[in-house]
Amino acid sequence: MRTAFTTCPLCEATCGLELTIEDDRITAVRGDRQDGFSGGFLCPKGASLGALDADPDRLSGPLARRGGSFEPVSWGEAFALVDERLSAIIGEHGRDAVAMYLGNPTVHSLAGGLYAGGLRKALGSRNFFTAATVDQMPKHVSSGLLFGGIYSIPVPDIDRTDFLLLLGADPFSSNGSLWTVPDAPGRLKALRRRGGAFVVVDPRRSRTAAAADRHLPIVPGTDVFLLLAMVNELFAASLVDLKALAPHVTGVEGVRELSLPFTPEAVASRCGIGAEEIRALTHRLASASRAAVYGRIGTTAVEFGTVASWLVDVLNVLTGNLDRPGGAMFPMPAHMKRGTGTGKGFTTGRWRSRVRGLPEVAGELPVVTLADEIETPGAGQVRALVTVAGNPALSVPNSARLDAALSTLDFMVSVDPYLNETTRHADVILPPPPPSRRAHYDLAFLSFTVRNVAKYSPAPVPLGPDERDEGEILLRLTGILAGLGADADLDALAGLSGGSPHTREERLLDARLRAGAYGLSVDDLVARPHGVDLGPLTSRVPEVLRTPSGRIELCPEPIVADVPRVSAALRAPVDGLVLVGRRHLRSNNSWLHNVPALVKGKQLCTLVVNPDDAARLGLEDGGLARVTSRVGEVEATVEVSADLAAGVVSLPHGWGHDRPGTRLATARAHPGVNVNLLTDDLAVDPLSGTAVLNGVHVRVTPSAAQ
Ligand SMILES: Nc1nc2c(c(=O)[nH]1)N[C@H]1C(S)=C(S)[C@@H](COP(=O)(O)OP(=O)(O)OC[C@H]3O[C@@H](n4cnc5c(=O)[nH]c(N)nc54)[C@H](O)[C@@H]3O)O[C@H]1N2
Ligand SMILES: Nc1nc2c(c(=O)[nH]1)N[C@H]1C(S)=C(S)[C@@H](COP(=O)(O)OP(=O)(O)OC[C@H]3O[C@@H](n4cnc5c(=O)[nH]c(N)nc54)[C@H](O)[C@@H]3O)O[C@H]1N2
Ligand code: SF4
Ligand SMILES: [Mo]
Repeated sequence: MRTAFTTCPLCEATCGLELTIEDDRITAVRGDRQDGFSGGFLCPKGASLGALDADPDRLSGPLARRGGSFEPVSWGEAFALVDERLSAIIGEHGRDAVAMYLGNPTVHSLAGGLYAGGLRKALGSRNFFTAATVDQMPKHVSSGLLFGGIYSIPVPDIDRTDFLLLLGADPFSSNGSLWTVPDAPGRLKALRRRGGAFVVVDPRRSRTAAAADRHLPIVPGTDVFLLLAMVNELFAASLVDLKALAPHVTGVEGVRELSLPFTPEAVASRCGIGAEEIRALTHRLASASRAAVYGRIGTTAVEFGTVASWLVDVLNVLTGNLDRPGGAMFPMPAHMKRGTGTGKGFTTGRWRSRVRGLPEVAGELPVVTLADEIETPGAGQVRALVTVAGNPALSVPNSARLDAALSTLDFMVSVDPYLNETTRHADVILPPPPPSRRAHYDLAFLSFTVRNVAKYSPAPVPLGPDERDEGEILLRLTGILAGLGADADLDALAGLSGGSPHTREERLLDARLRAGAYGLSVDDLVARPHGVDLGPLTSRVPEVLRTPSGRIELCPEPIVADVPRVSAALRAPVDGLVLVGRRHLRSNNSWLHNVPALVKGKQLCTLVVNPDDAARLGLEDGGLARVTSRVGEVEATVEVSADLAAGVVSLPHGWGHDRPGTRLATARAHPGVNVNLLTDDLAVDPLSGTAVLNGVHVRVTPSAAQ
């Protein structure tokens, strides 16, 4: 029996874990109290890491489809098969015939962080997709336009702020996103204890809203109007004060002009928030000595995701809260270099999708159009797919259509530990080892921390003889796609030469750390298993900027060009019910539903309906409702709750585990329904290509099946 310290890879909070290990199995999980950043915090997901690690349905070796069923094959056979089939398809139809989809856990692994870029390059296909276009891409676009870098995303300096405005985020349930903030609930409570306040804008009285000083229930999809009205009021009441930021900002006057039509009175009824309330909120924000505005999935995966994401930071700039302690600040991760203050800036549309002509954004195409590219014949038709850590058959809008399209592919290979709704369509499945066998440094989420911290954890348990590290799997795929075959030299593929006692991933990380802002090394981090504290966030403007002007470009042309669409929507009549999503502390997108401890008890996948709507529609708590949209219908269990605003219904995503041919015994017994049978693949935020997952028009009736 021994103890190992690591970082939880299950969400963005990067909590330190103390694992008890017996015979190479995790027998207990505790929050690591010596981890200064997470302070011993642990949520139900982290607590279940041992069960997840030992899940009997987790694939222990590669599978290949033979006839109608999957058979175990050796790693050598599996890679040879992938090489043979992908090379043949590329040879015959060209590189665009192979698409790739990288899912969410790609950004939660060191291997994904180090090798996904090379994999994309080796693929060389325009048909490259990730979960970003069902998630945060609007924030990347707004940051690219404002600051010049898509990863230059400011985070609320929660521990030093006096006032926070949170829109479309429920960190009590999600534990924070694009905001690495372990124990967000504890930190938000501490903010109130020291006399500060936070306000939550959400159509649902979420757990975070319930703990807030004020909850403003908003009509889904209308944050853009609220935020524009707040900007309008800042100018109208002469509250604009850029403070130290003033010399570094251009475009303030342009923003004022754009906001002119959006008075609080003009937007109030559309948002469901009174004009006086909007004014009071704006004055509260402007008068706080240190404040920050933050928006998440309820402001990104919506009709005006990019404009709303931009407005969040416009408010931070106009109130002088960007880049100052207690405001919205740019972390300085240890694996990154400081900037020079200027750069090439950011553009989109370098190529377009073949079928719908949707623009490329940050090197990828919107995943809502993957099914179009598979279904539509012609030169460049997608015939093969590589998925890594993704479950698009559940996570992408109009997923019935995508699910059907996946079954028509000539070849599909998935890097995934499960035979699930997506990988059941694969010809070859390559499973990475369980979390206990992986080293961890959070390349993605250490970039969004509320303190500058660094932490590396070697794998707590060595790989078994039949296991392959995810890094090796991704490098082998890279070699195959690059035309070097299944046995290419892995060090060479990783760009390394010479011997070293360190693993490949450690050597790559070491190079980044040494070149990084603090000149650290992997050995420095190995010596400090509870992490290294690099201090509170510090101001980074102008060094962090990568715009051609060397300034914050507050009024970018693509945003200006999208505002007429916003104006038109403000005038458009609205009626009927709209659907939004939500998250639960015991769930994680589509893939923790096979852990018994997380799915036991009260059903998590319910359609939440306001009592007035329930009475009007004839729905009963615990009964079944039929929910219909333009693209499909589902039957879901009703949960009547006054927590949800009237006119809104809420159904979480990641469920619908009743598909045939999967190997997920527990999830199958708690299937829930797939909300993405309702969401619409034609509805996108045009600037980012991001799907509209919140604010979907639906009809709800009692189910005839009752
Ligand atoms: N309607 C609606 N749809 C949504 C959302 C919503 O709010 N509403 N949210 C969207 C968001 S924010 C996201 S991020 C997406 C997520 O969508 P996806 O990224 O497509 O899917 P996940 O559900 O995260 O599934 C992750 C997959 O990775 C596998 N996996 C787990 N760990 C590892 C690992 O270490 N390595 C590898 N190779 N595989 C692993 C799992 O078995 C699973 O198959 O869903 C989106 N879809
Ligand atoms: N426990 C758990 N944690 C997770 C995940 C998980 O599945 N489970 N997923 C992870 C992932 S991939 C992500 S991207 C993050 C997401 O992190 P968050 O963005 O914090 O996600 P949610 O908890 O879904 O909170 C979104 C809130 O937006 C509200 N909302 C919906 N539509 C609108 C709208 O139009 N306007 C406004 N103002 N609000 C709206 C919803 O009611 C909900 O309360 O969470 C991550 N953490
Ligand atoms: S909050 Fe996130 S990182 Fe922390 S224990 Fe839970 S799942 Fe893991
Ligand atoms: Mo996400």
